[in-house]
Amino acid sequence: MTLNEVTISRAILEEQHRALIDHLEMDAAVIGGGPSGLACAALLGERGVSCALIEKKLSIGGGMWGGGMMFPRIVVQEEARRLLDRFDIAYKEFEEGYYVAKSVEAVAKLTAAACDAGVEFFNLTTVEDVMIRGDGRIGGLVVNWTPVDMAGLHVDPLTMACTCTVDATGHDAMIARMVEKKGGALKVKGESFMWAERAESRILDHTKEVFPGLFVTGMAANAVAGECRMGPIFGGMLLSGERAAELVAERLRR
Ligand code: 48H
Ligand code: FE2
Repeated sequence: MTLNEVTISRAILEEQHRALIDHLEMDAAVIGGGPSGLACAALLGERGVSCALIEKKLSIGGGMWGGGMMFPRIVVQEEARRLLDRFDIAYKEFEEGYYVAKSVEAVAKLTAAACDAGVEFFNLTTVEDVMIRGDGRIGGLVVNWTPVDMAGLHVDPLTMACTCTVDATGHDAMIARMVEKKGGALKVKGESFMWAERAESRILDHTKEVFPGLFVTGMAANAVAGECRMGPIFGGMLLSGERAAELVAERLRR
């Protein structure tokens, strides 16, 4: 076999263009590839929902890569242990009800589960706006390459239509804030101080449709609700991603 560089280029360009074109209209878009977004996307894919995960950075994983203060371990509590099992993430019981896993393995296994479930990943892609039509629902996303945004280049974006949008952008709740900023009937209260027990016990109540077509999960759910932060415990992120997937699937009747 003689390698042809042009064939390699064509393979990459044709396949990624096809993936993008295939997702210009989809059931669900998950914005943000941290733990909640990954869990949500994987579980949506498993339900047969056509779904893309859009991540502005080069790498998937969000705040889970860094564990706690760059010690790459995460803690997950009893309530979410079944999700570690479900995604085949190895863990050790540290004390009763506290499980410790390697953050790199957790990111890798969640990502692999989403890939296996047919989720398409668009990294290096920033959601910079949303589409809201006459029906008052979010019907799609306005996307651009992250380097365009970083360089401050004046390059207009493209759009992707989706029936349901999941804001999994973490502490900043970027999508909810865009809606708020442009006058949508949505208030982002902003996250409160650290209180792990409270933050983790409330997150499922905050994981919901906060604006027609827009669901919030993970840290974004707590930020919209003005809820506390929890530090490097990730059970709530996984459970919230699971809840968001259930709510979106319900909306799509899957
Ligand atoms: C595309 C975007 C955009 C955009 C942001 O921060 P994350 O890991 O989010 P969660 O909620 O899944 O997990 C939170 C967790 O990591 C954490 O920080 C915890 C538990 N903290 C507790 C504490 O007390 O500090 O991931 C969000 C992802 C990131 O990868 C961003 O790059 C991405 O969203 N993102 N992607 N378009 N506009 N904005
Ligand atoms: Fe954080």
